[in-house]
Amino acid sequence: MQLLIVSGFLGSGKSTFIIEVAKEAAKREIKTAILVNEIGEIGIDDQFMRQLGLNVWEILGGCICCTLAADLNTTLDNLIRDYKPDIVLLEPSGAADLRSVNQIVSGYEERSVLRIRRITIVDPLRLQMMMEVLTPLVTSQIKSADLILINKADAASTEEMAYARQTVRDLHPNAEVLSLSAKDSLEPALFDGLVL
Ligand SMILES: Nc1nc2c(ncn2[C@@H]2O[C@H](COP(=O)(O)OP(=O)(O)OP(=O)(O)O)[C@@H](O)[C@H]2O)c(=O)[nH]1
Ligand SMILES: [Mg+2]
Repeated sequence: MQLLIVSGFLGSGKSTFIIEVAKEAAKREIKTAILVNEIGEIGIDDQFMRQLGLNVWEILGGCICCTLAADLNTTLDNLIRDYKPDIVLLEPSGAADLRSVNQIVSGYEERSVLRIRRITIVDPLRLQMMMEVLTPLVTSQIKSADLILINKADAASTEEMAYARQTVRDLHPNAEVLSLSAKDSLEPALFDGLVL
């Protein structure tokens, strides 16, 4: 069973990307569960995903990196035991501390229950501004990923894309970095690269 953790700041395109991954998985008849964490009491993204016929579990009303860490374990345990998906797509809230999320799930990897892919989505339209005001959060999200997706390639300028690529490379020289527009349907080759 594979866990894809799709992190990234608020509005970077996590849900958009997850929906496209889930659609491609459905085409290939791969059983997928989506797990969404939102700090608010109402899960807007999950409602939309459900309307698309996707299988969504939600953890609402707090962050899975701190107050709701136990809920993340319980939900994963239940999914693994009862639903048995091939892929779990996890969307932590945009403010989540990814290092804590990684710590929480690392036990599953150690016990060989889950193979984990850590993906961070970067929004090139806002990266420079966020590096100025939210450096620790953005830096930690980039450093904690093994695959970094620079999203919104359709809307970003050449300079914004270049800034994003350079910033990511400086912060995490070994990461795999790809550019894409998550709102377009997912390249099948990218899906192949996601699934270990
Ligand atoms: N131009 C463009 N817009 C995009 C792309 N991907 C996502 N968006 C837009 O960015 C906004 C945020 O996308 P979401 O997928 O909701 O982002 P998110 O990271 O899940 O947001 P939160 O859950 O609120 O943190 C939406 O208006 C999307 O339509 C893209 O590739 N290009
Ligand atoms: Mg979302």
